[in-house]
Amino acid sequence: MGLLLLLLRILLGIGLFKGMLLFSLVGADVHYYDFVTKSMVVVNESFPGSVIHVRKGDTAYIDVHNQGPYGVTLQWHGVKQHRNPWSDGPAYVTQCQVEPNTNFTYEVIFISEDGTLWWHAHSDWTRSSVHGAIVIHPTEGTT
Ligand SMILES: [Cu+2]
Repeated sequence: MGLLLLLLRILLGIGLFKGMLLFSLVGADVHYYDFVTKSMVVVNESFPGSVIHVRKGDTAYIDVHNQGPYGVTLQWHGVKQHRNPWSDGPAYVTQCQVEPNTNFTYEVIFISEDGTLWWHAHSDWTRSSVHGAIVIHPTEGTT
């Protein structure tokens, strides 16, 4: 090792490395990956889906046109839905699924909520890609 260092210092000292292209062998690996894409169910061609803006006390009507290949329901997470369970979303608990190529209009009443909540699919695995935010602003004139 000492001899190699000495030789390197001599070569550098007399300028033999100037202008030379040096190749070195290092322990590098070559990696191959397969990236496979596939489609997923989203809302309004967006992931996450559309943001719903309302004020506390408002009522929103959300018309769901299911153009996907699976039945779906939507749940308005954290919205209490007093006396309005048919718009709460759990599939086969409070409603049947919105089947492909059909629609259903949800009536979502924001009586007591404020802040940011979210909506999501409440049927099988569609919740992984069908979701979005609900921004509930204070009642007009309040903070
Ligand atoms: Cu939920």
